[in-house]
Amino acid sequence: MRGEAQPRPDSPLLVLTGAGVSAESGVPTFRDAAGLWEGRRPEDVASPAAFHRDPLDVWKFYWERREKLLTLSPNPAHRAIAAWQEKFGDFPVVTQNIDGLHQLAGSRNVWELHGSLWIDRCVACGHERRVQTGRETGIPRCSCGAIYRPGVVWFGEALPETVLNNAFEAARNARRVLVIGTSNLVYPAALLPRLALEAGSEVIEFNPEPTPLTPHATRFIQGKAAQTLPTFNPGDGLE
Ligand code: BV8
Ligand code: ZN
Repeated sequence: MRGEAQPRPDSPLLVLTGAGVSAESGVPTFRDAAGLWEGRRPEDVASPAAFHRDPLDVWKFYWERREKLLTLSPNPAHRAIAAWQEKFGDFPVVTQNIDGLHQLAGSRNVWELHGSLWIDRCVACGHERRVQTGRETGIPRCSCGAIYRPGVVWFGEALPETVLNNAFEAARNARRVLVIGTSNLVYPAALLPRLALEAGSEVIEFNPEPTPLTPHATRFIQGKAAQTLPTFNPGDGLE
């Protein structure tokens, strides 16, 4: 679940994505719902305390998201990124998203900073299993007897170390970083574009509206990713 991919921290190109790249697939973003997810406050459901307090309530929240995602597909933004990898080699796609839509669109080398909606992880032995289902009848149990939790990173939890370190390395080494569909509010993911700028990389931001990164970005391409990515050539001038 850690998005273990062959780390290419030397790639000249790096793509960083957030919930906005999945918006046109119908996946609600963290922000658009005015900080509510499916009507819930994130800290009420996406936190270790919430899971400890009421694991079934948290599971119901994730089952709802799985159910919904099973009816959704990648959009032209995901497909454009997958097409870029075909053309320019498998540069890393570092995503804050847990929906798996990059992989469904054909992207390889996807590093999931915040884990995956499609992975359960045992709270005791750490065993991970990949699921493709939606709602379940009850809290899933590991063969060791303990319960599974969603294989995602909650607020207040550390991001997977290997993936995060590879992402930092890739941000420092890339010559061009495309930052797509993120509000740049969630840390430490939001550090990546800053690291790239400090290392002298070119940072191009794709978003319908400005974010805290925009004033610092090399270029800001305003618009919805499903419209702006298909006509963009990420390799332009990178030879
Ligand atoms: C950690 C998985 C420490 C779960 C998620 C105060 C200041 C700074 C930081 C903090 C702080 N208080 C707390 C923190 C730390 C906290 C944090 O950053 N909080 C924020 C909210 C202030 N971070 C953490 O807790 C992280 N852990 O710090 O641990 C630690 C270290 C060592 C040891 C122990 C502990 C963990 C963060 C991960 C949380 N998990 N997801 C789940 O999904 O259920 S984060 C969640 O938020 C999603 O991953 C989502 O991706 C992310 C939101 O960010 P975005 O992806 O940017 O989405 P958002 O909706 O915000 O923005 C969408 C953007 O798309 C917008 O800009 C919009 O304009 C644009 N858009 C819309 N439509 C389109 C579009 N763009 C293009 N095309 C479109 N069509
Ligand atoms: Zn177990």
